[in-house]
Amino acid sequence: MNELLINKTTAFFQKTFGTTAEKIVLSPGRINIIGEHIDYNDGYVLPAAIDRIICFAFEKNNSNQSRIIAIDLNDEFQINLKDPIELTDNVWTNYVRGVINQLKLKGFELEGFNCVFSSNIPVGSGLSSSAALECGFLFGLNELFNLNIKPVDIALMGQSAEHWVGINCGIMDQFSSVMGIENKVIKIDCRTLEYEYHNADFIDYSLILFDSNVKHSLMTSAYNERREQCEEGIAIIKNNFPEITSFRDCTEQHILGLQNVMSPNVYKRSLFVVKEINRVIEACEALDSGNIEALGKLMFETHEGLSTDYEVSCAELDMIVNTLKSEDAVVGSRLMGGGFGGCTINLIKKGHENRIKKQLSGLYLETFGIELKIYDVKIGNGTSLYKNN
Ligand code: GAF
Repeated sequence: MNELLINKTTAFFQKTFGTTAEKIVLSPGRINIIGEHIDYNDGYVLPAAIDRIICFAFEKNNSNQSRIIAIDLNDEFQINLKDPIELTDNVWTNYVRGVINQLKLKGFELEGFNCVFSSNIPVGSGLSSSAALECGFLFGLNELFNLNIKPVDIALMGQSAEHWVGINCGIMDQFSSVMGIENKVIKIDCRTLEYEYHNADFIDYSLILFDSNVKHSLMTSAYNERREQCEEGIAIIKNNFPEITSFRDCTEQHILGLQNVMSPNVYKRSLFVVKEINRVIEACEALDSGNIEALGKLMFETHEGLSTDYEVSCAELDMIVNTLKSEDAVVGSRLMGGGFGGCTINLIKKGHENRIKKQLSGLYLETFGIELKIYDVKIGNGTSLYKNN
């Protein structure tokens, strides 16, 4: 699938500019095994890059003017790098502008370039196509102009670009897109940005994403609101327990004791965060000891918490997870990413995938009148130059 995408991108480049691209970059989307809404709460997360990517082709063009083409959208824009960078109504261009803005803020002087890109990461499904766009684009400019930006800084600058566009996200998506390694999940300490890889080849299980094919409009504002509620929560905790500096140092008992001084929402969000941080630690132990059943159980618990305490689920996602809960062959299932639509991540015993896909699709269509989309994913490598470069 990715070879086709690479051929399409490079052929388009050749046809448009009459030259062969100088740099070809592949930048993946991500999954997250567990640790949702935890990155901006200074806890641990367990994501991985996947084998769905954006392919970029770049060349310098010896001018001040740069041209960036989104092949799949049949859309493009030109930008004079000397001009101030501003947000526009054309959303995809803002991620690219955000990256250029970051480079300018950091004092990098770019010359003009041409860039085309094409993707097989579904957009709006919670697979972080925006992080892949930011990080892949920045990675490409880093290579093209020898900027010497380190991988973790590419992730951080990608995150700042996303903030500039309007989502006050954590570091998980950009970090996993840049730092992913095939068949490994990354345990990221989002407070220190220390990280370690854990083997995750899931020999007897398939990683399948069920895409609810809905995107509730609340997403951006609700996401930012959750973050503010958690900030309020940790401020109250610090006031009452000065020795505590972040949620990871709290026990459930700490939060339970603060029920009277927290608003009901802040209380529920805080409780979820403390429990979810502990689940990530347990999930790593389960993974390392090959206890996939235990890992799956934690995933179900995460969904429950996201639905009732964090309130970022929706009827469609709840229906998928609740349906799969009664299936022996599904060891774990939960909504993945920011919520309010997008995908569930599911661990399904090999040999049962087709039956479950068929049954769930039928039931989903019958219940909501919406077609379920399904993606089989493998854990892949982070952003890199294509090997032929
Ligand atoms: C989105 C954000 F971009 C991430 O930083 C993370 O908070 C995630 O939602 C929820 O875990 O993907």
